[in-house]
Amino acid sequence: DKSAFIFDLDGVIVDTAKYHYLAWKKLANGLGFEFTKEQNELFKGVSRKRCLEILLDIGNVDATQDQFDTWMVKKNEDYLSYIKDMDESEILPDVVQALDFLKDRQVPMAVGSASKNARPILEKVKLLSYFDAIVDGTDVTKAKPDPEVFLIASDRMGARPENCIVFEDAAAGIEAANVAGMTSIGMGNPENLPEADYNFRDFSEISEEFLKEITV
Ligand code: B16
Ligand code: MG
Repeated sequence: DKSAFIFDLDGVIVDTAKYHYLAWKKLANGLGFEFTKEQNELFKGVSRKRCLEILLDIGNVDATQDQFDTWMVKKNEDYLSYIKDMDESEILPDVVQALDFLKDRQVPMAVGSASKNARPILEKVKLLSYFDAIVDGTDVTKAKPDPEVFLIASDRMGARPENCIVFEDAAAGIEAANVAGMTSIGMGNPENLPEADYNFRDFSEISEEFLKEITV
């Protein structure tokens, strides 16, 4: 039985969190309230629908179903306009080195993301060809912290969950990996991800020795 790696997208491979933030902030400001970077932490790894529910709670806004649907579309249109010109320069530090190292060793790799925009983003940053499977917000019925997204990914790679290693920047994603019985690696501020099996700030802190050691 062989190891397989699963990568979250936003916050692990690319720094799209700042664009999600700008789009939510624009919506909040248009509705007459502020939305801070600290509040945006709660939105990481969380589905678009759930994010809007939390945002409207923050602003104390009651929405009809029609308004809710309109604002979901509006947020995504704004987000897409922000990522329109995204390119390889927005890949996070040393991600490509880690992907190359694993690819050379023929380790199966997948993306496991809550985003419905995962494929176009991977295309823009030219990383699509690294992955044996891409599981995203269009494939799942249950959002992180439910393990569904990672279990579909392990299944598509033909790997057993206990042999999968998940890189995640969101608490909900670490919980999903742990519930799936996978090894969880928290990326970013360790204080935000106390439940992770391992913590690193970014891939520049992860050595080839470490990748070798956790690979069976
Ligand atoms: P979309 P990940 C998540 O992606 C983001 O962290 C989260 O902030 C976003 O709301 C969610 O995707 C849905 O994204 O609106 O593009 O479908 O971190 O799981 O890769
Ligand atoms: Mg993420």
